[in-house]
Amino acid sequence: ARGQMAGASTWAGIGLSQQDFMQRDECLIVDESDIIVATANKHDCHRFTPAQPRGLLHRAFSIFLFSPDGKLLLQQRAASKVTFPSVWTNTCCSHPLAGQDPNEVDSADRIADGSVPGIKAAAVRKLAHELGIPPEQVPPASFTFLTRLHYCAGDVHTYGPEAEWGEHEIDYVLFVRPVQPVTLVPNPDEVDDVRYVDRKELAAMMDPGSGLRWSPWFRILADRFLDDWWQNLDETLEGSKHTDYETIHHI
Ligand code: DMA
Ligand code: MN
Repeated sequence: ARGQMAGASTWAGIGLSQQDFMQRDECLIVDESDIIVATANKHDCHRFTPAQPRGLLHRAFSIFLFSPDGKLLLQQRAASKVTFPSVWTNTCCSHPLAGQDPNEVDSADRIADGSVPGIKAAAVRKLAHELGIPPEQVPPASFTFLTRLHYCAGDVHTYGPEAEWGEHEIDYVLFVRPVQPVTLVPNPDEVDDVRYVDRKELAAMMDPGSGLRWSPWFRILADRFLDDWWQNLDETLEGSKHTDYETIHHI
């Protein structure tokens, strides 16, 4: 019923195509230490060419949103996404952008103290855009920043071995567990499906026998980190146990 009530204003930026976002979104180019060195649009960052076989390394974030009883919200990316269409992945991913209000460009000292207000502002913006979650249900202070992952992956499933699109990112992992169940109004331009899962249900979905496909960044995080983080969710969210915002995990 909520979906039927959703008006055009539910998702900020509705009406813009994936191509529009490719030109308009100005991502933050970083070096391997996550120092910002330039900006470039989403198209140029994600384009893999012989001259630029790994795209442009840029800053990104991955949100893991949990229900009050500790289930993880997954999304299946829309078939119309340019990069990694139709794969299952964590709740929401995107990039902090230049030129946003509130500011999404975190300085080195805001990363060193773990506060990353820019990443959190971008997270609030994209949870509204992709999933229709009202910003007041996921305030910046409700997010826990855990660590950073540096990875590169061409979208070979969609585009073949010479894939001309892919990801090369330093990905900030954010956990959030709102106290009340969130309002969900998935944006069909971004999301084909959503599902809350417990750990057993996720393991069954990730079993090769399920036939489901997964994003490369979610696979890395699920294989290496997620069990530890999820097992002790209270402590993880509280921030003391697993938070390691000094390390950049280079995969
Ligand atoms: C990019 O996600 C970020 C990661 C961590 C893969 P995305 O392709 O969903 O970004 P956007 O929604 O801005 O297209
Ligand atoms: Mn990216």
